[in-house]
Amino acid sequence: MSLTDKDKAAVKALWAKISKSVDAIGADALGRMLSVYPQTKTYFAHWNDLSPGSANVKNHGKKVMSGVSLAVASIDDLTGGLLDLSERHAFQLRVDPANFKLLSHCMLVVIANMFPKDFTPEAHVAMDKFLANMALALSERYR
Ligand code: HNI
Repeated sequence: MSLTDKDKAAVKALWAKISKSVDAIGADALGRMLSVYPQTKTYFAHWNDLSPGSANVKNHGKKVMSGVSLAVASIDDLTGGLLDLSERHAFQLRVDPANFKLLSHCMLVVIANMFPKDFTPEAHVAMDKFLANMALALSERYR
């Protein structure tokens, strides 16, 4: 399950191509999570508008993707790099860590959709492993 050097190189190469579009990726992935897995809406009950493309969804999509950027930058030490975010989700936000997998899945779908040429099987497997490891690192403080 841990990332090989080849996986890390593939993630960084894909990220170099898609990182200019993080705002769009974040908004689409978050909008999809809320539509496809409506149980995730409970965490955002304080927003005005939870529908795909709303200002709330766009703004929060940016925040989430800043966390993913941090994860890419911390790819050699995901647990350490994401410790503060893990702490925040565990103790203040109280997000069930099962939800990290749902959002990760939506991110993968969105990246595949937006960058079909770059989303080769090698990029797919590396990104899937990376997101799974990111979700695990975000769950660190829960244990
Ligand atoms: Ni998450 C706030 C990153 C998944 C619910 N989240 C943040 C912030 C970042 C972030 C960054 C802003 C920092 C802060 O408030 O201190 N979240 C990430 C990342 C993932 C993720 C990288 C990756 C999978 N968060 C999730 C999931 C849920 C979630 C799956 C719930 C289903 N996050 C929240 C909530 C907030 C939040 C709720 C606060 C939002 C607000 O409006 O205050």
